[in-house]
Amino acid sequence: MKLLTVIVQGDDAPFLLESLTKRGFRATRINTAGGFLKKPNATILLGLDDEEVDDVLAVIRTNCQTRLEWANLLPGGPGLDDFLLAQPIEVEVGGATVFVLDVEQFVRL
Ligand code: 2BA
Repeated sequence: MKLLTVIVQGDDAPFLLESLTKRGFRATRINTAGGFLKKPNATILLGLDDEEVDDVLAVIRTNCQTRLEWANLLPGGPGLDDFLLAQPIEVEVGGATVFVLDVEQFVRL
């Protein structure tokens, strides 16, 4: 058995969850935020049989888009000069970041 930890953009999460649950997969959504952009995103946990992993990855690919976002890199100081020196950079935010973990034991009580 595997545990998929899937980080997706907030806008994609409702469509992804609907597609997954329609296909009979069980999922848990946690509202999270990216450490770099600090924008809301969603972390979705799925417990799966090994042979289901590829099907779920295909559903994720269909529902999650790559987007370009602007991030302001601040020099680090607190002053107005530091604010004015902020460098906007463009970053590509992935369709999804997926960690696939082996599950030692799964129990439903
Ligand atoms: P954020 O941390 O907000 O990162 C958003 C995007 O900013 C990243 O997209 C990447 O393109 C860029 N980025 C992140 N850290 C950077 C850095 N130190 N320097 C330059 N650019 C940077 P993705 O890689 O697609 O990541 C999307 C979100 O997935 C991340 O949001 C974070 O919440 C999560 N994530 C990605 N990799 C992770 C990892 N190794 N561990 C935990 N969470 C991860």
